[in-house]
Amino acid sequence: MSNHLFDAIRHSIPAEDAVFIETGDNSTWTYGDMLQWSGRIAGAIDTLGIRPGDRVAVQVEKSPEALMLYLACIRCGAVYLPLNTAYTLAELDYFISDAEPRLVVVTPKAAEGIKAIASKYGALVETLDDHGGGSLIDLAKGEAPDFVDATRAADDLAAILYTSGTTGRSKGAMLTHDNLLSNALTLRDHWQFTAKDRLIHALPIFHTHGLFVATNVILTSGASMFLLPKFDPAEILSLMPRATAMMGVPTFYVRLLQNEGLTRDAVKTMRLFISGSAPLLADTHRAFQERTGQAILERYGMTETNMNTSNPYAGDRIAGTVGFPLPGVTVRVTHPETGVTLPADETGMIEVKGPNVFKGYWRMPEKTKAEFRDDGFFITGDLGKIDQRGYVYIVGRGKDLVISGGYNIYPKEVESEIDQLSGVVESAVIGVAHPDFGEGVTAIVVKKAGSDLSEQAILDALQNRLARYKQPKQIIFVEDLPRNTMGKVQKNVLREQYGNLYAISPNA
Ligand code: MCA
Ligand code: AMP
Repeated sequence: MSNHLFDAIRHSIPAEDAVFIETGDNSTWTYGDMLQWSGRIAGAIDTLGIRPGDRVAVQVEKSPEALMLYLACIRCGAVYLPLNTAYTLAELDYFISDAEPRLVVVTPKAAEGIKAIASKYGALVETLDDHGGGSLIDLAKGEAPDFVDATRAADDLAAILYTSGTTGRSKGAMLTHDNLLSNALTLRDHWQFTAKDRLIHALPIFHTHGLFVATNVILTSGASMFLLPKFDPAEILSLMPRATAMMGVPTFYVRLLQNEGLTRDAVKTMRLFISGSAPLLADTHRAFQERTGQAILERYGMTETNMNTSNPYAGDRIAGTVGFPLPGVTVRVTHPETGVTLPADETGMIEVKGPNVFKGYWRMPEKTKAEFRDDGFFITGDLGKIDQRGYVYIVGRGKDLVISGGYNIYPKEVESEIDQLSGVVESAVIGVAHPDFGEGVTAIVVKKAGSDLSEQAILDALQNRLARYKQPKQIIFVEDLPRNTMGKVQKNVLREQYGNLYAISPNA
């Protein structure tokens, strides 16, 4: 009887009274508290009739209790399905219809809206608020703390994370217990995390970065973390003297650099700054090193694969590269059409294989098949090269994707919403260099003759349809979209034409 992921977490606990979480308002959770509360919540989920393999969808604010709910699902064998708090009801309807969760946990204020959706698909609804209260916690209080973990093997599902689809709707990436555990142990060792570390955790916990990379590395090292509800540079700088490491998206580093409090002295207890989820500009890397004396360590991953590559802990952390394949992970660069492996320094499709790579897309066997080669390599959709020394560079995307502040937006989804509006002939959504978010979602729209549709009217129409971060930062009206001889919209022409829209400053 064993629970593949949670057994490893148990074995990493340094002592029951060791600190696991400190919150911004100074409350502390020990590892003993973690065991007790994840156990009670697992008991509550079990009492509700949720069985191993059932999905539990969760859209709640970040809190220690929200992390306990994740661990409770792992312990009782449920498949954890976290959802971005920015998703609208229209977006949630799709996720719930596709994943068919037995239980949906939401904030009390969202409960009414969700109940209408959940009842269509026969799901139960419980609540969790951002102060550790709610109906799920009330149920958990009545449960014993010493829950007996469900048996889960390495290949059993631990989580489904939805990742935006290049065509049509999002796909659910199925992640197994061993996908998560193997990657956490590899990263722990590679980045030399120990029980002495204290991580600044200001990322959201509904994506791979904040949920798995940050949390599972801390749990498997027996370390502790400052769990902060959101990224606030002033708060982070005030906590830094008591911390040893931080993980963030490039926007974190851009914003920290705008703060005069970021100095060599401010970071003197910090041994590691990690960046990922989006390209870190070489300028940001350089400016950070000049200001603090520390080289940001950039790594590369995906929802489907967890982490694939990392710059070295000891050794050159080169700006503009994502480092070497992690131990146990194989990375190759292939010709996008033929699939033939390319020599060093040639640009092609990045493909990866290893225990980190997901099991497939939820209920989409054809899409799964299409994204794997016959020899088991996963086709990432990222274009890159590997140099003579083995450093991996991401040089572009073979997929039509915008990454804004570390969140992925598939243009197709935004275009479909805009194209449905009366007065619109067609639209093209592109990512344009943005000083804060890296890329800004930008819509180029062709109106019907005589239509008086305004930018504001389009934004208003998108308000309840798309999460805020997917909504265009600017909408530009044009007569026609540029097309090639095949009739395909030339987004590269648009990207070039509007490249200076958000006027990047030299140090951004
Ligand atoms: C907030 N807004 C955004 C974004 N975030 N718009 C575009 N892109 C965004 N990322 C909107 C807000 O709704 C608001 O709209 C306005 O922009 C300004 O909000 P602000 O207060 O500046 O935002 P914030 O709350 O400070 O958030 C910015 C952020 C946040 C800290 C960069 O987006 C964030 O934490 N991003 C991390 C995402 C992440 O964890 N990604 C990992 C995915 P208005 O004012 O108009 O209402 S996992 C992954 O990618 C792979 C696996 C990997 O390799 O890690
Ligand atoms: P997601 O679908 O949210 O998992 O995002 C994964 C995508 O983010 C990858 O396929 C890359 O395009 C991008 N990404 C992640 N880390 C990096 C990085 N360090 N540099 C450039 N792109 C990155």
